[in-house]
Amino acid sequence: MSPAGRRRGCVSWRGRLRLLRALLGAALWVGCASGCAGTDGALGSVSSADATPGAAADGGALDATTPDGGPGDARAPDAGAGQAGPFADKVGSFTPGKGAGWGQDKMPAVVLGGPEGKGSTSGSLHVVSLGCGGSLVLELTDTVLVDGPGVDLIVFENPFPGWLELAEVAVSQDGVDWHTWPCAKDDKDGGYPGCAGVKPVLANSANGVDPTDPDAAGGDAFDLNALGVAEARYVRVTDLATQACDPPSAGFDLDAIAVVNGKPAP
Ligand SMILES: [Ca+2]
Ligand SMILES: [Ca+2]
Repeated sequence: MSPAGRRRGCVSWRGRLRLLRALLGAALWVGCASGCAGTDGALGSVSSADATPGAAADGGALDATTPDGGPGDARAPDAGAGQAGPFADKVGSFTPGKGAGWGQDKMPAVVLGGPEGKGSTSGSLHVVSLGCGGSLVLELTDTVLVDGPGVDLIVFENPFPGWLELAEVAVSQDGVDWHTWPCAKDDKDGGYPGCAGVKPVLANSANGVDPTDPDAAGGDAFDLNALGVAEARYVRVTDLATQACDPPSAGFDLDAIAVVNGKPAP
């Protein structure tokens, strides 16, 4: 928005969005759009998409479809996208498997930031379904994994009693050379050691449970020491097709990862 536009009485496009959200004023936006057209055409065309419910270009306060706008962005942060901290910062790649679909409209933000667990008896819907055999690579850009005492990484799915969709987890320092924790996907009596998707997720953004505390957060814990890996910047989760591949939520449902032992990225 140009200063000239402001002098003519039009607020900035971000200001318009704030007004829009504060007042639920779709009508207000239409009025401003027509009044401001010509002073701010490009931005107006972006913003006008916001006037269509469900087709928001930039999401808004509760939307998680796109990352935050960075420093100075007036929008409320979405699900951790871009925030510094011990969670995934980027999706490196996503190869959906058969029966995937759930959560893809909220990618990548839905798998960035912390977990949104629903406790010991129910599964979160704040996930993306990998589909049978699907695979997703997460990248850590600010806090990378290191092999510290005990558990270094927690992977959060949405299991609940009687329903597990297991995945194997691998890490890499360069995104090329991978090291995989063997997942004993048939070892029910042993509790499926080495697999993700076993333990319910207790931590969420509202309950104050520390998502980096392996004793409190829930989720499945991994120790780099078991792989002989000192550091890792990438985490890959691959569904093992342990349930039927019915769309749209087949396969492992990834909520988040958390770095337990980390250090600032080099
Ligand atoms: Ca360790
Ligand atoms: Ca699941």
